[in-house]
Amino acid sequence: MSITVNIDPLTRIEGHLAIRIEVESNRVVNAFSSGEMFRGFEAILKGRDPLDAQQITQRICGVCPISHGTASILAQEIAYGVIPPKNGRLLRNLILGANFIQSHILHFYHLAALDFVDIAAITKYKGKDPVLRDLKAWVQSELSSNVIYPATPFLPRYSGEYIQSTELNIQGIKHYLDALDMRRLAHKMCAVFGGKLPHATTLLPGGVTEKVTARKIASLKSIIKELQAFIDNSYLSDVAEVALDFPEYFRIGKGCGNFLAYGVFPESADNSKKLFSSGVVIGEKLMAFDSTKITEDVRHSLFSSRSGLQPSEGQTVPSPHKKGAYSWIKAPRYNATVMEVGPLARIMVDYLKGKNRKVKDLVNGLLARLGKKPEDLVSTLGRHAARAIESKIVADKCAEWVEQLTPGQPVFRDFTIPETGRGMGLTEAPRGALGHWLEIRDYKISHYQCVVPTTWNCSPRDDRGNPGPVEQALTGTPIVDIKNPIEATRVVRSFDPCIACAVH
Ligand code: NFE
Ligand code: MG
Repeated sequence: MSITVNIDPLTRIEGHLAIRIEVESNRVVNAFSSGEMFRGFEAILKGRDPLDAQQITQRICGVCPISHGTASILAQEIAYGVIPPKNGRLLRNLILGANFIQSHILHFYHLAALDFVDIAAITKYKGKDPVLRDLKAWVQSELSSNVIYPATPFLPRYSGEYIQSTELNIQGIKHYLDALDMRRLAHKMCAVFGGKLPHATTLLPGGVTEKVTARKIASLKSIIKELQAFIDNSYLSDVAEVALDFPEYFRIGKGCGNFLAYGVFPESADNSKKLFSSGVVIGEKLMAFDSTKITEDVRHSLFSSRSGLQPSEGQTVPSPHKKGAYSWIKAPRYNATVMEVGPLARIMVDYLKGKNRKVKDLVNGLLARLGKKPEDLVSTLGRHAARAIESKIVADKCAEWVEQLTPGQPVFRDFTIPETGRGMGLTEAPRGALGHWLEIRDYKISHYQCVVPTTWNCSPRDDRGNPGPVEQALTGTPIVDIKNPIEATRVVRSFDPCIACAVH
């Protein structure tokens, strides 16, 4: 007989996610992922000036706003027939690159690491660092108090196996604090040409509105150097340390094994060459991506709209009391197939394509260091490894893009908004493939649909009853103690869910 375990809310992610698992003989045999609220951005956009879209859609999220702004701009650029000049494209890559780095560092250190690093180890700290000493006193008092919900972001937590070495734990805690500074720096990097963060003001169809100056280039260069050093010296090695201590997580949380990437960071004017390429992996076979194969099912989602529509025709009609539905997240599918999106999907596509030398070298280097094979990447730890590797590739590329900027050259090409038009903006957010579909009638937005990374990953069952990627990844996970299902939270957090985005 199975025992039902509810993890609601699942904390240390963005937004409100409820996970229900059915456990039999200490193993998950069935799992359900539910997005717990509806937001309605697609309805809010209808009837608005199309130029509002990149500002309004950035408000879908404070973690990946630049990706939403970018998807919106790409959709509009198709509708307007405009492409940015070289400076505009480079600036957009730098703004988006900074946002990727910020988001990945946030995820590993502030959301996921405390599933592995033992925060209680700080009570054994004997050094003189005043911040760590303060933290020690704080955690000590929280651990000894009877308060059920202490004020720290660290407690309460599930008990379970954490890293054993005090030294490694304290290093992890120190890097947790360092990572706060790195996130601030990455936000600053974003703001140099984005105007401000979290929601950049300078993104516009046709380019950006911020001019390139030698002073701004210099400021960006010094920030990028610091971020590169942190990724090289801390992030990559901390992920490797976790991997060495928890090798079983290269087998746990494998998921559907199918991957989808739209590609991102254009390196040519027509968008044809990108740093990370588009592609589809189904059953280890790499295929070309075809946007017409994307549909969204809603049989088990709280919407009364027609199921299985392509986003260009998609509808979002909330139906809070719908029978048989258990989530506000739709179920996007590619050719009716369940797909995982995110850093692992991007890395898998480029690894299998074999043309991106840096992806191949970094993946092979890390696998050799850990004594793992490429197929082990499809796992909980593989997702963390892919995110860290991607952070390095993006930061190193930012250092190259900033050198290619030309002060005095245009950053923007003008356009006119047509009376009618359509556009599809496909890009990647830190959490995976992101698409916005736009239609204009009478100079106003008449149709807007977003299909978002976490909508793919945390989707409920589709019309055929197939569970979504997170639901599939949970099935088979060992649960040692049903009162402390830490193993399940590790699997879910490896996807870096953002439910605020998923339910948009
Ligand atoms: Ni709200 Fe977002 C997601 C990312 S969406 S964080 O899902 O990355 O684009
Ligand atoms: Mg949508």
